[in-house]
Amino acid sequence: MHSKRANTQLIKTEAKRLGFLSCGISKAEFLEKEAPRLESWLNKNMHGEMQYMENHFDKRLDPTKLVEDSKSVISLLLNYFPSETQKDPEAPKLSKYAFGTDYHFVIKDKLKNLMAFIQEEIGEVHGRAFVDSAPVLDKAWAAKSGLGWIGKHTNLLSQQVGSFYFIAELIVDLDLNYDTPITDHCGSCTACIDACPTDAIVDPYVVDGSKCISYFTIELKDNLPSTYKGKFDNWMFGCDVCQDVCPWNRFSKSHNEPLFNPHPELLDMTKKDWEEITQVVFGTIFKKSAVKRTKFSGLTRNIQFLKE
Ligand code: B12
Ligand code: SF4
Ligand code: SF4
Repeated sequence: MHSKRANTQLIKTEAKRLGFLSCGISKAEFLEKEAPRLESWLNKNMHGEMQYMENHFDKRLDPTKLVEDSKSVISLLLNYFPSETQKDPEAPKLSKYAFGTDYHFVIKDKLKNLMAFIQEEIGEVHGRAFVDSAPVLDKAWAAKSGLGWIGKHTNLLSQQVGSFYFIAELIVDLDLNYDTPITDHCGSCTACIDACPTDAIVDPYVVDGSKCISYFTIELKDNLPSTYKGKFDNWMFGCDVCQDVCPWNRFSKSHNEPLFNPHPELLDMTKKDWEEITQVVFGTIFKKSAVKRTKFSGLTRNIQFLKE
């Protein structure tokens, strides 16, 4: 039987070995500060048609309601910042996070390994692994655990590693040593708010999801609203503008996860190639990619919208 401190150290060291950028831990408890903010966001319909955001309100705010007997939330960051970007400056743009294999698969595997390690090294620990899709406020937990602060663009960021990473967590019934939040370093900067092509950052620290290019190009199933014509800044899947302009991302270092490397032809595709993309090419370059989420029809809808 190791001490709580030793267990905490073992987990953090293994997380690093598995390739996570960093690991921070919080007590599993009700997120008091987030509750009224989430409620107001939903009441103002800032989730648009993302109906899944309305589900499991109580569980989303309290991991002990999501995972029985849970004691700790172990937050993990995985870098996706690529070393190269699309070559044709005129090509419709693809968000950096979607270049390679769907992060859900990549992270799930790493989380499984970390959970197996905990069970081997520490003993009978129960818990569940989460990445993105579950009713968990990923950013709030990572911030509570000191991995960064939530910026005015509402992404988690830090002075050391910026914001181009995914967040995942293990929620476990093991007592551990807890980390503390770090200071917000946004200061008087408003670069992200000023640069957002659709004015989706409606207040500092508040994104109206229903106005975000990422929502339109990935989540919206209907036709794209004609009022937004010409406002997408050439993004065909997701949008990186608020992160690209953030001064703290000047220090981003490339990831070293081979599965996040794009298909060799993807970055070479020209504007014309994208406009003429076929179902076969789509299937090849986006095999196992998160872009599959919009399907061929969604991506071509987006490309068409940028063209007209
Ligand atoms: C729904 C969702 C979206 C929606 C809504 C965006 C949003 N900001 O929530 C859409 C589709 C638009 C979206 C877009 C993107 N997303 Co997204 N998304 C999610 C998801 C599934 C849930 C987020 C959530 O709970 N939102 C609910 C609202 C209420 O939360 P919030 O916007 O953070 O709001 C908080 C603040 O407004 C704050 N607040 C409110 N009022 C006030 C007032 C003050 C004074 C303060 C301080 C705070 C404050 O409290 C709210 C509650 O915590 C998470 C995964 C997860 N399970 O957490 C990924 C996630 C947030 N997305 C992620 C990413 C990468 C993106 C994109 C960058 C993708 C892209 N390149 O296109 C963009 C970025 C857009 C942006 N600027 O936020 C990552 C973020 C990683 C990081 N470094 O932070 C996550 C965590 C996925 C993951 N597991 O890695 N996303
Ligand atoms: S992702 Fe793009 S559209 Fe969405 S808030 Fe950031 S800059 Fe605005
Ligand atoms: S661009 Fe400026 S205001 Fe926006 S998150 Fe980065 S530091 Fe904060």
